[in-house]
Amino acid sequence: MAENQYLAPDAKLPYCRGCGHAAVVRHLSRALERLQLPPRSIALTTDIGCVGLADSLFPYLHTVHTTHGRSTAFATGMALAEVVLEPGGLKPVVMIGDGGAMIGLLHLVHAAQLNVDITVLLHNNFLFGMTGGQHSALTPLDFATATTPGGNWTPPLDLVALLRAAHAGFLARHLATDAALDATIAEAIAYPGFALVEILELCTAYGTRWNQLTGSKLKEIIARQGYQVGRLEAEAGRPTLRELYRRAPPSRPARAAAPEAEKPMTASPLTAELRLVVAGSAGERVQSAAALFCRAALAAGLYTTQKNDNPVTQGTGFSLAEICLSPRPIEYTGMENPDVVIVASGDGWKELQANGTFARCRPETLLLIDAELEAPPAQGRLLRLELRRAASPSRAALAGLAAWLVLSPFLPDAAWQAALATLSADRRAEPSEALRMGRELRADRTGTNP
Ligand SMILES: Cc1ncc(C[n+]2csc(CCOP(=O)(O)OP(=O)(O)O)c2C)c(N)n1
Ligand code: SF4
Repeated sequence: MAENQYLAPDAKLPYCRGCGHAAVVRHLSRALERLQLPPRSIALTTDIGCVGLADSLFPYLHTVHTTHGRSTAFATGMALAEVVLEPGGLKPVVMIGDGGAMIGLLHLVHAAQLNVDITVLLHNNFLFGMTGGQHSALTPLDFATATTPGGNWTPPLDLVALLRAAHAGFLARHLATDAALDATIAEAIAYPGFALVEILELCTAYGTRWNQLTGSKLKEIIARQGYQVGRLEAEAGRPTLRELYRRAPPSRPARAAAPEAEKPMTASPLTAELRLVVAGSAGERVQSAAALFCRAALAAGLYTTQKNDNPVTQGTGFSLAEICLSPRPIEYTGMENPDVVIVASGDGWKELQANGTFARCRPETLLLIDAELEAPPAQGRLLRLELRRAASPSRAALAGLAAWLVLSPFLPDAAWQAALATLSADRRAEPSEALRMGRELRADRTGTNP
């Protein structure tokens, strides 16, 4: 098979016989052939359900199988990354069912409002296929499903009309069996901005059986809803998010200043990858301390990643951040064996014990902990500092990072200055103070440890 093909010619379609989804994957493949786009310029973003079985059928496209209802949100994220980072030419194509569209309705509305460059193929078979034929918000009136066995009482949501109200620029509707569908899908993919093609089809396992659907019944149902088919009225010509972003109005000063500040301007002496965990209490600026640290690392020309964790309740319990720091691109962001663990509070201590971080420390790990906490059950070199008492609870995490950097000076002062410059002027004093205190804390203890 040549790499310029889309649907694998020997693909074994996994759907029930007669399922409309099979027709759609063939139309999509023909649409891509029409456009002759490089397969790797498409990110097929599939939702949960039978609709999401398409990934393996397109082996040369990028595929992302997402959670139920969220495929549009993932695609929007990719499109935003394309706009901001400009890596070049990745088009997300969403395959979503009517169930997923209902669950993730606002993602669709928001994507249309933003006018992000994505194409959504809405597979509307009027019910939840994979879970046994339950009705969705798009089920037509009188249509029998597992949860509306006597026929649906509530009128269906017209998603095309809803997205028109959300200012979508390209809208179309077809039956899965329409010969014109592949041309419409091609037009939608070529359209620069948000495009939705609603495809009306039948689930032969449930929809057809329970509604005695034969012959032209699908067309009758569609006519009863008053649905038009073909290319439909839409608000074409709106600027895309990309265009708006490029115009960069001067009313975005905080972000406008950042890229300059983030340009590597001072080299870091770091030569190998480092993994740090910073743990403390929710509301005590643990994650924002880590974010500032990562910005400083970027300013010093390093690669960095940050993964946060906290309980669902934002204001109580633990808060932690896992940071990777490297002179080279970071391809794996796991935290098997941390090099440095900074513990700023008892909440953080308990979480690191519970999530196994302490158990994964090695003899070389540096454990920099608040002086009031008991020694953790972890291998490693222990350094106790008066993080909370001397620097204050809300400065403890950043002070801990600054204290560690006195020991291991990987970030030059100019990098911190660049990171602080990305904050608005009224938010700089507090972290500046935390950094100063952290440096002094370490200076107070020089020679005692490790
Ligand atoms: C958040 C969430 N809720 C429910 C489910 C269970 N679930 C799996 S598939 C499915 C139905 C999918 O229906 P639809 O999106 O219309 O796709 P189809 O199967 O018809 O192609 C449901 C409810 C889930 N996986 N995730
Ligand atoms: S259950 Fe319905 S939607 Fe799923 S593959 Fe079978 S016919 Fe298609």
